[in-house]
Amino acid sequence: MGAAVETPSMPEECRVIDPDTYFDHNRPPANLQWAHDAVAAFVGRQGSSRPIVLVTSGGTTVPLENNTVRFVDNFSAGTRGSASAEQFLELGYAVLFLYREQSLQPFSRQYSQRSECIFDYLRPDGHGGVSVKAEYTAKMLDGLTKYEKYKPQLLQVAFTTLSDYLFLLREITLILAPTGARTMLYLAAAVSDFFIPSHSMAEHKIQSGAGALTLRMNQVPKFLRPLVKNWAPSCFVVSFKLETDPELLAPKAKHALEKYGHHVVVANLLNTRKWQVWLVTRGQDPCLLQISQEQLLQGHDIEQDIVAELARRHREYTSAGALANASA
Ligand code: PAZ
Repeated sequence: MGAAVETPSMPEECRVIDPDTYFDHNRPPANLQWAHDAVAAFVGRQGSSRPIVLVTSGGTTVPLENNTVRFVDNFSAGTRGSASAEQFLELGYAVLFLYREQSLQPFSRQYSQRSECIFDYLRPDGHGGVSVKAEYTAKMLDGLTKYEKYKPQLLQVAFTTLSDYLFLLREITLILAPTGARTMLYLAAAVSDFFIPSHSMAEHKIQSGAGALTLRMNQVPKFLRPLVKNWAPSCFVVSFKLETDPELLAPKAKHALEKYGHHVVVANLLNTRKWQVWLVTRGQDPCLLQISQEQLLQGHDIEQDIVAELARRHREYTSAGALANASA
């Protein structure tokens, strides 16, 4: 898959475009207006002191045709995002959950694994109805009780494509911007780095008669820059960096911090991400968070540790902002 880089001699469709140009040339999702109204109302209901977090979760698709039959996808199931959303809710945050349609969701994620179907958890109750099998009842009741308890503090907004995600991310962060330091942006979604602009895409299903298919994809503009600088400059911003080569992880995480000027990069490797991550901040050694295989088997999610530590740092950030305002 060839990435295009900007050089004056390149054809127009191969240049790296800036983020604003991206929005001018791609179609907004059908749920954009709904999301705008729902997020504005949700934020308005939170009062002035409850911390808010935007959690992004799951992978973006990249369509190959405008009337999409085929698309490029990635591995992300939304485990990290959905588990993190649960932890933020338990810590008293209002959670905006921007997630890939049909990926894992808070509290129901244990029942959405691909190897099982809903009927595996149920049995006929002998009176013409159904009930939960005894071995699942306690856990399901716990999840259901938490879901009911936290529902008023949770708003879920779905995306599918890269373009849906970017439009919704911009819309939501612009609404959150006035809440300032009280809001954390926790960007755990796996967002494609390459895409085919709408105007360069085949309109209809690509035909196989012409033989092998060669794809040329453009580089997605770096949206973290306008997000940090312009869309929500006072919010506490946490981005995620995934690599498969351990040698690249630390330098790329540090590079992202320098380049975008945000607060934390959570760095992880594909094969160890469920038990090991590093929190990378400017001017400090990376902070390793790790859980044992035993903890993992006992159902301890590393997201408990990630969210607890980030919430602590977010409180410090919010208090520092409040102190600065008081002495100004
Ligand atoms: O969704 P999941 O739990 O399977 O994976 C989480 C993750 C690896 C997508 C996330 O931790 C992450 O690193 N997101 C950013 C990926 C990137 O570098 O774009």
